[in-house]
Formats: sequence, structure tokens, C-alpha cells
Amino acid sequence: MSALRPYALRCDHRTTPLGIDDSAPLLSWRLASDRRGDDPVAYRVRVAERPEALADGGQPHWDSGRVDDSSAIGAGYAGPALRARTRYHWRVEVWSASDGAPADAVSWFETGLAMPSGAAGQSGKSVWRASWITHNPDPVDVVDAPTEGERALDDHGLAPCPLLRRVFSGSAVSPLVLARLYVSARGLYEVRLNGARVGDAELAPGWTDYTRRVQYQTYDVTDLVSQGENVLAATIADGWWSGFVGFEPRRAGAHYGTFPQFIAELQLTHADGSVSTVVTDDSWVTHTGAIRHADLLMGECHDLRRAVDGWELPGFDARDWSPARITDAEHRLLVASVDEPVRAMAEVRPVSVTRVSQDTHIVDFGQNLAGRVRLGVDGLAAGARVVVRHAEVLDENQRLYTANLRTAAATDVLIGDGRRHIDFEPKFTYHGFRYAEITGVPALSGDDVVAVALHSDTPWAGSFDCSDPDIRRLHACVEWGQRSNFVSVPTDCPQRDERLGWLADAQVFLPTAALNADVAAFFTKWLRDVDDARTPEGGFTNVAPRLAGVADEGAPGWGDAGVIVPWHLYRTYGDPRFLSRALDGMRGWVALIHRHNPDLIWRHRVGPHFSDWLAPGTPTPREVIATAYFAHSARLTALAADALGRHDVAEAHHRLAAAVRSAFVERFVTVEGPEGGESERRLRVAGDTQTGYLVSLAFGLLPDHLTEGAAKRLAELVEAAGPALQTGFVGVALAAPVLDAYGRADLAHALLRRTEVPSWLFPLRHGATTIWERWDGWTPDGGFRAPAMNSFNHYALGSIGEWLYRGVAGVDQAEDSVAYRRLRVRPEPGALTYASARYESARGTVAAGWRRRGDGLSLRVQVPPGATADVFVPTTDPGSVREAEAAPGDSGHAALIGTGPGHAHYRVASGAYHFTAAFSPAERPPAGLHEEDTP
Ligand code: RAM
Repeated sequence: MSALRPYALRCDHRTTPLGIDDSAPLLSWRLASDRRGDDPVAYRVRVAERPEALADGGQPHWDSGRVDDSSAIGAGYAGPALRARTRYHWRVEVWSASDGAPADAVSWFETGLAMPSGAAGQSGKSVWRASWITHNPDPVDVVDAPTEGERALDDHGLAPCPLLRRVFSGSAVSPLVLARLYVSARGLYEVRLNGARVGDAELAPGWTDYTRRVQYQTYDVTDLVSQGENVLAATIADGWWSGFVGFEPRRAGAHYGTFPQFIAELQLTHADGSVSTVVTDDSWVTHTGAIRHADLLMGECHDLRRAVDGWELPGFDARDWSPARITDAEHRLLVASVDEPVRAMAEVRPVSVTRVSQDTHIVDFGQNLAGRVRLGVDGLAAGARVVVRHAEVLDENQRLYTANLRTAAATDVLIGDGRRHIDFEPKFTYHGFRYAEITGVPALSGDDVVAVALHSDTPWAGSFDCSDPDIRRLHACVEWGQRSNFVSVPTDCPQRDERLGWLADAQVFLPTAALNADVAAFFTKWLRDVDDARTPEGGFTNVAPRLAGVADEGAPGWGDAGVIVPWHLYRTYGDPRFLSRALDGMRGWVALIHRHNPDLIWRHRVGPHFSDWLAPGTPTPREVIATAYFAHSARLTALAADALGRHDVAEAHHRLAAAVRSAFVERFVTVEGPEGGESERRLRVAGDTQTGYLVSLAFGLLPDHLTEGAAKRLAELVEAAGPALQTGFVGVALAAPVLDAYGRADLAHALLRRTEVPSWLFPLRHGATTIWERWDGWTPDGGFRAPAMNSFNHYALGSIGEWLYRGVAGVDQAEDSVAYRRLRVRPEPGALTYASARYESARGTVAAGWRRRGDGLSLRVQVPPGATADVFVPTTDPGSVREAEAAPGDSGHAALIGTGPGHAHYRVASGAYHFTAAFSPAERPPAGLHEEDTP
């Protein structure tokens, strides 16, 4: 038996981050124990530059001392100012109620090139010494005539990728002890030191509104520096900075800049303490090479005849290269990255390769994803071309269907130079695809080609399993939708000329995303984008990072993500900084709506109003959706202020929220029928649509005596439609949780099982491997929907994923619980025979799994240390329920609280539990919100 121990130490939600610039980072840990009720009572954190100083009696930089806090899973650093460019080791000790001696664990983090001004060792002026540099086209290679292979090629008006190099000497009087490279680009970069690739970040430095903020990355390159001559080399590309972005029919470079630029600072620390530095400046030299253009939407072209062999290695003769041009030395916007980069996260082998003409093959990777193709080609003649085109689906002739990519060419090209073998993989683009059409390779086998899936490195935290293979596949589709669309920012889709950080999509999908993966660092970064994007009037936008002129004014449900996302992250991870950083924005947003809608019905300043985007059937009145979100945002702002101890702000917003709720009810809710005859009374929300009832119930807009009537009407509408949903992006995420909360888990299950349009399983029946943008993106009768908007990889409708964890398997937390301190395990078996989910929460492992056998059901639950759980064991005979073969209440850690029709309710301490219960479906009373009997 192993007792209480901390593990998974994180600094600002990342494992051993290199190069942070947060002056008060959050140092957090999770807890595990094999014993029941083995809860923490206190912790102590010490931070020191030398690991020895963390020992008892050592002299740490900061010592929190013993803090008696049984709920803590982290501590904000509160010691003397952290110095830049310094590695800090830290140790956490945790005391449990049962053991005298604490258990401990250690980790480290390292600060970046600069700490915020005012921090130790800094005057407040920039410490960067590097300049932004770029390719100087004069006088060398731009004048070259296009080669034969290039001539017929559409370069989309894009310029070749600059190569930049600088030689430096590694020999010094004193040996090297460590080397750090601080680097960024206006555009994208790939850096090499002596030919070896530095780091494994893709599409770095990632996408931000570059007019507000540019992230830099830090790399440990100690092992790459050698004695004698060294070469620091970079290839840069347009990326989001100066390439095609979004759907504006604008030329590349219209949004931020017009040509890519690079900045780097290499610091070499020697044994005698001296530091030497190599920075980007006009001593660098530039040229162009094999990459003739590279663009996120259009694709990439490599002409091997232009390759400059050995340019990134020492000994290369760069006499005919031009000096780099300094563009400026502006460092104000440079910040350390707060997220993990995009990385190559998986490789997917083809399931088939079909020859469709003499030198053309169609490769099916069996999975729609975001990334690119890596291809091995033998004996490509000089000037001969291989063209790789991408598509999500095939048309009726089994050829690529690319109409839905709109203007995204998504085409990669390789032009040969007669070399025997070449491995071709683009560097500065990605595509959304399942199929690739490869032209120019006469014989292609499955071994020659692989799809490389790229996405932001969000550690996977959840898993879900159940007895229905269709629902398992649905969960896999949801996961792949997430992988494909968490690419530096949460995008709507990865394939067409769009790929924008739409706020509503992110908001509705976040609860699912945060169960699948640890998205704390990813959304920390994106919330900065959301904040950076705010309009001068204080409103949130529809997309972030902001693209000037694109859907600036936030619509209901879209702008509200600026409130909803931080609140959900706080509840998930328990880090109050999600709220403290967002509170001003939240207040500004609510105030803006209020200011323009003093009668509390949100009609004015509704942005483009996307309503319940892509809902089939009768549209929900716009004012219903808008006013519901107004009330919701006001309430969440109040809760955020409460959590931060800002009671004056909280009170004002609670009052406002209550007033908006009343206005909503008064304006939109009617109850007809005889007074007193409650069962015959008919409650209606204006428009009488599913989404109208869903927002009313999910956002708590109705007084208690009206909820039952609303839930009843919702169920009627769902039943009358199929049972089926008639919801779009707004309603869909709320449907299963609301039906379940109001006793209609049976209907939620029916929706899950449905296979006709609209349903989740319909696309799966027709080959989907990711969630579609539209319920009916393709139908047997109608074929493809209009190509102008028909993505096959949109995650919004995948927001059902949340209910698979919470409702089907039972991994959930109570409504007022933060960071899984109070779990709520209330699985709804439906017609399934088993389901389980496991989730690495901020506190530790949460798991729930149940299985039916004959007339019985067993339920296993795991509760992390420091948490308790309310467990509702599904049963047809509450008296039959036992925990680990003991009679109810026996174990001391599991107390029977009450029984209701269909379940026995236990409250359990932390630890692992195994319940058994009688469960014969035939006798099962309909699940419902019934009063419990106390034993
Ligand atoms: C579409 C996007 C996105 C949605 C907006 C309103 O273009 O794909 O999913 O949020 O419109």
C-alpha cells in the first residue's frame, strides 16, 4: 500500500517549462494514495536555484512554510523576485491526516530571457540585444529566372522562404556549461544548430495577434554547441504573419505583416561564469533555398534544384550570400510562450493506396486529421514534379472532393533534382485531410507515405469506453476533432480558407476538450488572444486572435465565450488566475451589453448574430438566445467576482443577472391553462424551440416552479422530432446534460443512438472519422451540402463528448465544486452494458466505470485524495446495494445518504470503491428528479 504522495508537478500548468516570464508562477501537483480517506492536511513548497538548498536546513529562495490547507493542489510563487535566465528547482511536501512525515516530489522551471520590468536584475528596459532580421533580396538570387518546373506552378504570389545563417566560435577560455536559445519569428521558423534541428516545435512561434504580442520560445542547446566553428541557421516562412489567413479574399500578408522576420539570441554560459551571446543582426547572411513558397492555406513547394546543400553546417562557403537586413529592434511585444507548441503528435499509415491513372494515386489514411503527408520518393528526375493534393472526402467518382476547401489550395509540390531518394515533408504548412492524391510517382506503396498529425501538445487526460461500438467511435471522432483543431489556437476547422479561433465553437466544446486533455496551458494562451482582441468599447470579438475587419463585434454566445471559458477553466483547474486575468474583460462585456440594452432584453449590439448557428428546423428567436446569454454572462461574472473575493462586483452582477432573468421570464415565458391545475398548465418559451428551453434550463433562467414545465416541453419537442435534436452550435452542447438533469437521460440516450439526420451517428454510418460542421454535410439523397460552408472536421457538434464522460460513465463534479473537490458520480446506463471513463484531474485520478451482468450491476469509482464523491449507484432495488461486499454504511468511508427510485446515494471519502447492486432493466422505474428517502 502506498500512502499519500504528490505527483505530476506543474509550473503554470506545464511540465518543467523552459523560459517562463511569469513573476508569480503557479506551482501545482496532483495527489495519489492507495488508501481510503488519505487526505492532505498541509503542504510546504520550497524553491531554490540549487537542488541541495531544498533539503531541510537548506537556504531556499522561497519557503512557503507549512500551510494548513486540506484543499490545496498548488501554490502561487510568493518569494523574492525571480531572476531572468535562471533555473529554479522546487519541492513540494504534503502531509496527510494519517502520517506524520510528509511525502515529497521535486521538479523545476526556468525563467526566460527577460522578466517583467521591475523584476530583479532588470531596469525595465529591454534586455533583448537581438534585432529582427530578414532576407535582403539584393543582389543575389531573386533575379534568378524561374526553373522549368516552377514556371507552370501557381506560387499564389508568395515569395521563397529565406534562409539565414551565422557562424560563431564555440571555443572560449572557459568551457561551456550551458547554452540557451531564445527565438521567435514574425512568421514561422525552423532553427538548426550545426545542422541539428533545435527542439520539436512545429509552426512556431504560434499564432497571436502579432500587433499585440509575439511569443518567443526557449531551447536548451547545450549539447549542440561544439568547440570551434558553429553555425546557427534558420529557415523562416510567412505563416499567419504574412501568409493567407482566414477567409478574407485578401492577398497574403494583408493582416499583420508582408514578409517574414526572425529574431534570436543565443546565450552561452561558461564555467567561469562569463556569458557570451550570439544575436540576430546584420552579420547574418541570407539566401533562398529549396522552399519556393510555403503557406498555411496554399501549401508548400520544394524545388530540390534550388537546395543549398550544407548551408546549415560549418565549413559552408557563403560568400555569395547577402547580408541580412535589420528591420527593427522592437522587443516590447515579445513574451515568453505560455503554451506548449504544436508538435507532430501521431503518424497515421494509409489504409489503402489506389492507382487512378498512370502516375496518380489516391491514398486513404482512414482518418481525417490536420497535418501533412511525408512521402519517400525514389529517382525523381531533375525538373520532374510530384504534386500532393489533399481532401477530407472523395466525390462520387472516387476522386478528391476539394470544393469545400474554398480557396485553400492545400497543395504541396516537390520538384526533383535527380537525387536517388528523397523524403519529402513540408515544414510550414498543414492541411485538413483524410485523402491525398499523389501525382508524379509511378509506383506508390503504402510504405512510402504516412500522414503526420500536428496539434498543440495538450497532454491527453481522459479516456472513455463503453459497450456500444458506435458510441466508442463517436468518442474517437470527437477526439480527432479536437486534435485537428487545437493548432496553436482553437480553430473551427483545419481544411478550408478559414481556420479561425471562433469563440462560440471553443466555448461549447471546452467542457469536452478539458475532459479529453489537459488544456490549461493551451487556453491560458488563447485567453490572452481573446483579451488582446477586445474592441475599444470593451467588447469581446467573434474570433481570436483578432483579424482586423473579421467579425469584430461579438455575437451572443460568441462574445460570451470571454466570460464562459475562464469560468470553466477555473472550475476545472482551480487556478484563480483564470478569473483574475479575465474579470475586467468579463465586466466590460456585460457592461457593454447592459449599456446598449437598458431594458435588459439584448437586442442591440448583437454583432453579426449567428443565433443557434446551423440549427435545423424553426429558428429560435434571436432575442431569446441573446438575452439568455446576457443573464448567463452576468451570473458567471458574479460568480467569478465571488471566487476572487470581490464582493461588491459580485453583488452588482448577481443583481443584474437576477434582473435579466426576470426580464427574460416576463418577456419570453408564458404559462397557460387553469390556475392550480399544474399538470395541465402549458409553459412556453417564445419560439417554442428546443434551444429556447435548453438555454432557459441550462442557464438557470427560470424560477423553480417553472423548470418542470420547461423540461416537460423540451422533452415533448425532442420526442416529436424523432426523438431528435433541432439544435445548432448553441443548443447542442446543452441538450444531453439538461435532459439528464431533468430526469430524461433516456431521451439523451435515444439521441445518442439515433442514426438518421440529424444525429451523431448518421455521419459515422457514412464514413465520418471526425465530427461534421453540419448534421447533413452529406446525405445519400442530396449529396454534398453547398461547398461554401461544409467542413467535415468541426468540433462544435462534438460537444456531446462531455456527456459521455459525465452522464454515461459518471466522471463529473458537483455544480459548485472546483478542481474536482466534490465529485458527482451518477452514471446513466441506458441500454448499454458497460461504460467507463478515467480522467487525470487537477487533483488526481478520477475514474468511474460500471458494468451490468445478468440482473446485477457493479460500479467502480476512484476519488482522488482531498476529494469526496456523491455516488448514485444505479439500481432497481436500492436495498440491494453493497459496497465492497460490506453492508451499506459499514466501511466508514462510504455512507449511505438516501435512496431514490433507480439509485442509492452514497457519500464517499477519497479512495477506490466497488459497489454492487441489483439491476434488472425491466423493473427499472423511469429515472427522474425524485426526492430521496433518508435511511
Ligand atoms: C463559421 C465557422 C464557425 C462559426 C461561424 C459563425 O464560418 O466555421 O464554426 O462559429 O461561422
